[in-house]
Amino acid sequence: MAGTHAGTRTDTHCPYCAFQCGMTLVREDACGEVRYTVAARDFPTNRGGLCRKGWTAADLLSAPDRLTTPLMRDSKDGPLRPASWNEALDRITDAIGRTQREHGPAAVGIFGGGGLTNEKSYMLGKFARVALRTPNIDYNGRFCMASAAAAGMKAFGIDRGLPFPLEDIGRAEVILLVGGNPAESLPVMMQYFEEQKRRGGRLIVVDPRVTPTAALADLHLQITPGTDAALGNALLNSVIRQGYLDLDFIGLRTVGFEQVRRTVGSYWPDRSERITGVPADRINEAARMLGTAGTAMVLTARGPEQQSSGVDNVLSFINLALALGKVGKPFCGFGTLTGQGNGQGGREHGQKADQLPGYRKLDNPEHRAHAASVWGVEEASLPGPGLSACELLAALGREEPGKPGIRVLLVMASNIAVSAPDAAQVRQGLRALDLLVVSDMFLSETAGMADVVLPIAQWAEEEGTMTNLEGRVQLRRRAKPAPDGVRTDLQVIKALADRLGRGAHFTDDAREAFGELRRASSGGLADYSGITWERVVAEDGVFWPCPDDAAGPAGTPRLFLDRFPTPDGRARFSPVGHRPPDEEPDQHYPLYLTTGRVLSQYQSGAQTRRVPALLEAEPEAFVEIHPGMARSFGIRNGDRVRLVTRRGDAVVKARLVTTIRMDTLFVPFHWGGAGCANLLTNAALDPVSRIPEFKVCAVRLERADLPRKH
Ligand SMILES: Nc1nc2c(c(=O)[nH]1)N[C@H]1C(S)=C(S)[C@@H](COP(=O)(O)OP(=O)(O)OC[C@H]3O[C@@H](n4cnc5c(=O)[nH]c(N)nc54)[C@H](O)[C@@H]3O)O[C@H]1N2
Ligand SMILES: Nc1nc2c(c(=O)[nH]1)N[C@H]1C(S)=C(S)[C@@H](COP(=O)(O)OP(=O)(O)OC[C@H]3O[C@@H](n4cnc5c(=O)[nH]c(N)nc54)[C@H](O)[C@@H]3O)O[C@H]1N2
Ligand code: SF4
Ligand SMILES: [Mo]
Repeated sequence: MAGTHAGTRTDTHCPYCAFQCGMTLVREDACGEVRYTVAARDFPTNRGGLCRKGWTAADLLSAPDRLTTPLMRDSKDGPLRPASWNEALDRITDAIGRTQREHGPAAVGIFGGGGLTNEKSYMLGKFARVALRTPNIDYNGRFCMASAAAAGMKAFGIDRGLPFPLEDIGRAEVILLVGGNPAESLPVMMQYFEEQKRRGGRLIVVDPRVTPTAALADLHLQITPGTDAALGNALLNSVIRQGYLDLDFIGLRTVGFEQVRRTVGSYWPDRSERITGVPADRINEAARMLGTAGTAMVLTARGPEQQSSGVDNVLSFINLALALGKVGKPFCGFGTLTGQGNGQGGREHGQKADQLPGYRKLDNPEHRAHAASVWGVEEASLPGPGLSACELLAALGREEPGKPGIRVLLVMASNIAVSAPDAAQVRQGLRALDLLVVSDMFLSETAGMADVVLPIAQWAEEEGTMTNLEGRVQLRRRAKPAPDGVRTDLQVIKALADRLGRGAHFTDDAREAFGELRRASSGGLADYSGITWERVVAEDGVFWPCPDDAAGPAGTPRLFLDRFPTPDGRARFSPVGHRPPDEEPDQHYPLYLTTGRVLSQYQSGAQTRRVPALLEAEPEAFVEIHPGMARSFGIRNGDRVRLVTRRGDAVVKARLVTTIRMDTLFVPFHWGGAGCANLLTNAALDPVSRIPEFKVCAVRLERADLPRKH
């Protein structure tokens, strides 16, 4: 593949999480062999730091089982065999053509990912609407950012994970962090919390586990899973009773407080203690710390968000931040910790079922007209909003009256067979498809089920922009050529569009795609029109919104200082109540199960399980059990145990820890096979964000050496 060499050292960014640490890839030529290693790079966010995953990221480039040729399966039960690109692409477009003729355009679906660059997610969304004309495209951000995004849009009129730069964190007097474990999920971020501590600041962490993050906290609220809105309301109740409301801020910059005041009136600490398991005096103490602070931040992550009441949970904490008057001021604010590499940019430019680039909406006629004019198509030709991720997965191969179902699915940058909730159901859906196409650099569990697998270039072999968790647009550079036989996602999209007769609307050049994205996002909430790759490099990233006008050269590091982007410029309070999770422990499934992450593995593990040092650090799935609970089952550390939920069973290794609640088990979701956490999880959805309830379900614990109970 054509590709220029940028010398022996290339400044780029880590392939994994939303911190998008700056790093330098170094090419070494020794004895005729080329090797790449990672070196530190002084970038303003990570300041030279990297976590274990970043340091070992170059191993991905030399993984022995890298895909370098398309693979195809001639029959559903047949094996995957190597194929040419022409054969593979023809097979895909033949199936798309046939399916769309027989079942309509909506029978073809796309599942994207928050790891895709801005250019790719933009082109993938456009490909769905312009080349396939299907409404059915969604992505794994629905598993991830959807609740915080919906709550942010509702309260502030915009969704940018952190509406302030990272550096502000070090200067906040008090931080309330709800259901986030950055010590493992965003390790390099800890330097900001450490700085905050050094300056005399205090940290409150809400988590059912004493995570490495909670261990650093001044106050830990060890919440019962699934009760976050009750805790948010209880904190506000206590703030009101202790007289810490910022009535000036509430009066000048918000609407809707009175209704919230009435709602939280019934969440007095004793009652809330019964719901949340957090002692009333700790609730009052947390409220006092926040209420007496000059500056404070409230941050949420997947703990409260990945629940069937995820949006309400987030809103309850936004209400708290607003009532304290700690939003839109220096070293204050509400934020959510975005997770995936491009979790921020990936949710702005049209991969979402209801969305057009720049956070425009498919059901808004003006927004449609803008996108259609940039794309050079008729507005009427654009489909409407489609199915959200879990609903799309539920429609795979399934026809119901009035619902045609999805018969062909293209997956780009997600390993849903491992990472989607109720994974056994999802796998059944994938098997029932007429055609499953997966583009990936490795044979992930999902790719292993595909009819056609397309081998693609990875991070250091292509270029494109990524938007980090602060809304800072950064450039990922090409450091090496891709292996022979491999194409970029943009080339795949373009080649498919060519075959579908829509190629004239597409480019496989990332820089051109970014130019088009700038125009498409212009005037939208996430306005990139003033951002150029040159500026991104020269300024170490540019914060959106950044309209293309002479007035604002700098982008916008801090939002909300003067107004909120709502019609009247004010933030909105939203009254919310506690709703129990979809499933609560009962006689048959007596414990809570929650899921999440460990430091050394990333997501479905498709990448990090291929890095020897990371696999060695965390080789297999395990469950955290409190020793008190384990004893009553006769389970010792290291024993194999069976976890049983209404969806299915998983067999994992017991890890006895005193850091977890007695009534709760925790399983990381980074593995396929028998230890796959998502064989257990509940696909119950939040009514607004459609996020699945990864963080709470009811589970039974058994020794794996004893027969399964029924
Ligand atoms: N090492 C590593 N880093 C990652 C990732 C990875 O896979 N591995 N993934 C990236 C991505 S995409 C994301 S989204 C982020 C996620 O980053 P985080 O949100 O920090 O990670 P999680 O482990 O999913 O969940 C955070 C915490 O929520 C707690 N929790 C569980 N149930 C509840 C509950 O009911 N209420 C509350 N308040 N807390 C609860 C869990 O105990 C856990 O400690 O990490 C990113 N970074
Ligand atoms: N039980 C449980 N399940 C969860 C969660 C949880 O907390 N608990 N968290 C959820 C969350 S927050 C998330 S974000 C999801 C993540 O889960 P997934 O969506 O499965 O994310 P990854 O494992 O990162 O999958 C990315 C896949 O695409 C490939 N890939 C990487 N980059 C590219 C690229 O540029 N192009 C292409 N074509 N392929 C690429 C990788 O090799 C990998 O196979 O999991 C969700 N699942
Ligand atoms: S914190 Fe995230 S971006 Fe930084 S090195 Fe670790 S995985 Fe990479
Ligand atoms: Mo995520």
